[in-house]
Amino acid sequence: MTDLLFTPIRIGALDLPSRIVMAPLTRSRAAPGNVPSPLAIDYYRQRASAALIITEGTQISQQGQGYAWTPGIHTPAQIEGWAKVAEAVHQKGGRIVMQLWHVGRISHGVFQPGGARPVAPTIMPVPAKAFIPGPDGKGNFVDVPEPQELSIAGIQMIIADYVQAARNAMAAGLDGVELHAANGYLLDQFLNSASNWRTDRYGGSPENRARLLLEVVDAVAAAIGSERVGVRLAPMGKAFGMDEADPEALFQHVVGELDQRHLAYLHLVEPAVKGREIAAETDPRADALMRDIRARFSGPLILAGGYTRWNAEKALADGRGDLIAFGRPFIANPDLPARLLIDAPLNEPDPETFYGGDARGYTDYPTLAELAAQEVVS
Ligand code: 8OZ
Repeated sequence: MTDLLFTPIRIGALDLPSRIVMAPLTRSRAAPGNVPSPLAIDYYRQRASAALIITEGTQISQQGQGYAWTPGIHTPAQIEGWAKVAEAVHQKGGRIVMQLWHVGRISHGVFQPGGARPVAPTIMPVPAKAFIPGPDGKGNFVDVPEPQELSIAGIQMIIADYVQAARNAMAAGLDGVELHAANGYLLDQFLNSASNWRTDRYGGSPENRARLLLEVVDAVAAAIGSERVGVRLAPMGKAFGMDEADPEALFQHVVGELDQRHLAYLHLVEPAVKGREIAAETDPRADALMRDIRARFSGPLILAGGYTRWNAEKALADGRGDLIAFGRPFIANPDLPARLLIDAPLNEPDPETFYGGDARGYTDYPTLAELAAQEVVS
């Protein structure tokens, strides 16, 4: 039963042939200069049968980087690299939006201009490791240093960086942008009561904690059009010290405000997602919160987090969301929609090759057709 997954839908400026979205996936394989590599062109081209590709998190500025070998969208070479990716996806008939990312406090001096301390809403110890390039060419996990508190001027600069990054993504020919406001990165750090103890207009009440996200949304929408802007949130997420004291009040406000902005979509990480795993037990409030968000947002809703073909179809049938983002299944199955359509077996992803490395575990997962050809030969 994949009837609903294969129903077309319009989201903002884009007509999609199905409900099967490729989730944003950090793969840490950018070339020097944080430019998408030639392999990235192949990787995204191979996955162009997704209804929509959401790129890996792509830093809006050097300050916004927190992981080794993640691509950016703030230099001419990066824009050129992404233009090749977008062209390849479009040639295959696909659509691709760029996830715009600022990690905030989840960073390290090695990435920061002048070796500065990473920026945060509030200075406090950060329960996280940074993934920095090691001498052996592999990534190393090291403690995240104490951050510095963003000034109002620093906040204004970041808003300007989001706008420029969105313009750059459009100049590269992408179809839109997704603002990453989930998983404990900068915009989530401002939203969340555990990481934002500010006493100015960017901290305190839900209204104040949501201010930065909404200012970024408004500035980016004014630059490229709200119908090309999506937002990703992680309600009740616990990544990197996130622990919202009153999720109902926060998301009532945030989602109510987002609903008035006529975005292309809202994208939610399921509350059951714990780090890289799906927790067996979820907070008893999570289901009601997700329903409340669904009811408050009148635009298209994407759900992500450990979905399989069966619970994806069920989530659509139950009206919990309109589209489903698949992450790990898309890593291992470039032709995932074709496989879901005929209920074909899926290749298993190899976690050893998720982050960093070369073509292995990146562009060498076979399609069904390639598997069939291999069988004929052997
Ligand atoms: C895995 C590894 C590095 C970053 C997220 C951008 O969790 C990420 C990420 C995931 O949103």
